[in-house]
Amino acid sequence: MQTAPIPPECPTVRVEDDRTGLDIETLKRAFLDNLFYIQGKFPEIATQNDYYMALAYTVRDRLFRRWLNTAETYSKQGARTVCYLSAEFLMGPHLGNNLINLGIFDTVKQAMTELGLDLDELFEKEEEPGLGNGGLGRLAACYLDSLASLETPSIGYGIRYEFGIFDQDIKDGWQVEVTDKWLRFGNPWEVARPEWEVEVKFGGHTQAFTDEHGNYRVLWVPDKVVRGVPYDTPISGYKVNSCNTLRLWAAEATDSFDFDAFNAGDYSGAVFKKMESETISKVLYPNDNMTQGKILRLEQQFFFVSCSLQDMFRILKRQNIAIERFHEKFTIQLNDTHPTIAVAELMRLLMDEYGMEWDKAWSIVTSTFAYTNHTLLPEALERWPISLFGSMLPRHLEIIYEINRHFLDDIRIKFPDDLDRLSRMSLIDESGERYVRMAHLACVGSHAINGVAALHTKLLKQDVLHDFAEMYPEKFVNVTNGVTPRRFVALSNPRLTRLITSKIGGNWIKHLDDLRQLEKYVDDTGFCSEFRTIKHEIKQDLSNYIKGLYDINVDPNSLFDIQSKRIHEYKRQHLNALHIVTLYNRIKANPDIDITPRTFLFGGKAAPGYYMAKLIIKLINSIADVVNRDPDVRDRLKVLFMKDYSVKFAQRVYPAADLSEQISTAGKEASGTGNMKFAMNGALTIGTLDGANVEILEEVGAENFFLFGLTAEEVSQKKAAGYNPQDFYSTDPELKLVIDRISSGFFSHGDTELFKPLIDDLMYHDQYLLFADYRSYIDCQDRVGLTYRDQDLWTRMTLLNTARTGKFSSDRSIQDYIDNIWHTKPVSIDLKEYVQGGS
Ligand code: Z16
Repeated sequence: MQTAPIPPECPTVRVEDDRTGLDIETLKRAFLDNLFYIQGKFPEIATQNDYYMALAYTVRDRLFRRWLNTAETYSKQGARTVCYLSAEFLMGPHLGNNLINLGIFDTVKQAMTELGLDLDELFEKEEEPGLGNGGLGRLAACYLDSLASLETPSIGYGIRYEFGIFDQDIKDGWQVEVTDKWLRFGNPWEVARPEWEVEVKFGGHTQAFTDEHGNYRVLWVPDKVVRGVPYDTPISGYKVNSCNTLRLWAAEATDSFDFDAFNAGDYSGAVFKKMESETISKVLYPNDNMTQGKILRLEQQFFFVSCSLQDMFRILKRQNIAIERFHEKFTIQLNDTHPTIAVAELMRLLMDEYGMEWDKAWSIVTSTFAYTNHTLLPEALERWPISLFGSMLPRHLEIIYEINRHFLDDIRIKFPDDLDRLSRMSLIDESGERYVRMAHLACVGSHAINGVAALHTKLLKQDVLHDFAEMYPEKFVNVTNGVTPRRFVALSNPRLTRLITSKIGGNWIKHLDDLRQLEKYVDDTGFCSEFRTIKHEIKQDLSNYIKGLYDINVDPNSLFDIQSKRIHEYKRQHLNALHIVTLYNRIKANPDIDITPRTFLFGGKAAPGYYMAKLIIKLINSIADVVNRDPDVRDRLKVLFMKDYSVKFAQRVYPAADLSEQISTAGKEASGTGNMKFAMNGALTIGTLDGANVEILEEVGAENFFLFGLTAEEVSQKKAAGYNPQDFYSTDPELKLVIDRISSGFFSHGDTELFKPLIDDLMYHDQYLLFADYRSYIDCQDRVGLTYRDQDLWTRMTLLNTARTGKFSSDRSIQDYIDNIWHTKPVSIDLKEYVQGGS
């Protein structure tokens, strides 16, 4: 695209104060100015949404100065850049986070108050971009925050889904999905950059030819071309000038299609083609840890990958960097296998578009990519049927076959005469219908492969990627996940933030290890009682909020026992439910029993096609209906399934928790990140030795963690030995009563069919070993209940949890990626006072 610089003799313009100033008077003036000129409203007729928009634009103006200076500095320095390729970015609301990062939260709050507005009410107006399912998408968002905060040049590349993760409603106890129209009121945080659009090809066939130098070349003749239009969102760093970019691609029809059809007199045909092209970025696939193998999903993946790589070539050209130095300019992180087609697409671009020969191209490719694996679950490992793959991406299939030919030769040399290994490791699964194995392609095409927690990386090397770990031991590294303390403490828990800062200063928000300094207050009764009071106030807030939404009273003095995450059998929300029924049964057997009052809160979405997960939601709601209204319970137990869990809502939930449920079957949860958010905010964890729980326990100390259940090793041994859940059912009377009550229709108005699929699965399969872990879980919960009665001890434990979670800052994770995988250097950004006319 041709740029149009202003001639040097033109005047120099000062960046206007009203768009940069951070003092309260300027902010108020700028806010009213935006209300007038952007929303087009006098205050008399403005809605809360108008005020939200005016404030969002006021904040955006302040980001722009940082954003443009950052882009210019990176460009001038040709800085090495991290490209984080992810099909999901679960960003959460932008406004509050940007206020924290700009250091103007309190000033803006004051400015709004002086204008008669309530900042918290304005926050409520923001529609969050729900462009992710759960952990993986939220991790990508935390990483962008840390990359900017660590002044690392980076671009997040993904898809601008028109509809993100569905909104969840609950009707008659069942989940109902509602379309997420997040763009309805406009999105003040994005800027379209149509001048940087690219074209993406699909389908058709390939043709070999010989070029003018006598080289063998391939031409791809597609049967469909789609345009990708980038939409950029500024990503501020915490108290630094750096402001990076999240670049999301929207699919649009190419004009040529419309034109051809239109000329042929086929107006509706032209419009249909247009609609069809645009479906590529219409909707996020709502599965967490499950692949569906749909054509549209592969189209989405190739679409955003091709757009992003072409964008990198544009940047190279713009910065006058030779194609041969692609891997020096860019390091590309593959967030799971979703963007793995990038390995073949970069080969294609280098060879077919830029005429590079195979070996040279392959060396650039393998120097560029690194792959993060996020799961061991077989149903989440992506494979594409060859037929589907070949008809959508014929050239890429050829390239993958060629990569495989080289790769199989390498295996033969390293492990002679091992035919089994060849078929196990091949990029093509040929055991039945033939498939492309995306994880294998990612491993071969990357110089680094990482798991997301120590245990997960160990199991990856032992099981799922064992052959690859033997072949390329030097590629494997662990990078334990982390979460950003800006959003999940400073923004979501202002009371705790104030208390901590009053004691140890505010440095911990950037250097989370500093929280260790809190340890010296464990015996300070004054501090501990403040710590406890804060938790109580936050629980009161959540309880008021719940009262408003559900008209249910939850007692802030009760133990808040919370499990919020996607609904999945391996996460075992139903084990939690079995505990609730156990306590309920104890009360029914002895109404005067002395039990610790508890509030059980659940939050999370089930994939729309995941029947068992939806039945678990129905079970929890059915148990809630009975427990909450039974007078024998005398309000000592409350159960609530909180609908439509989101980042926005999560920010209310983490600070209010006493107990964090992290109860997945050992070996199944790759890391978990909610576990970290709860612990930072001073909740105690009840958990298995799974994912990052292992490291949380290590950091906070076993005496400050409620551990139960089988280890990953014991789980696999038990399964190998022929696990029979009925052994547990028939020998544990409490478990038997729980199961019998549910089966009898006690929680389903006498309907014995409703929960039969769930109960039968537990009785006859129980692949996630709920029955095997039941007794250990219940006994551990009993210890939790007793410990909670000693409020001094409990507070001491929670304080030590907060103090010892420094390791779980995403700043630490990103520093690990930088040190061990990306090798990038920070670039600090100076802000110019003036915009030059010419340069
Ligand atoms: C996802 O959210 C995760 C893994 C995966 O393969 C696909 C999706 Cl959509 C999660 C893991 O389940 C979780 O343990 C982990 O903490 C998170 O990714 C981030 O690594």
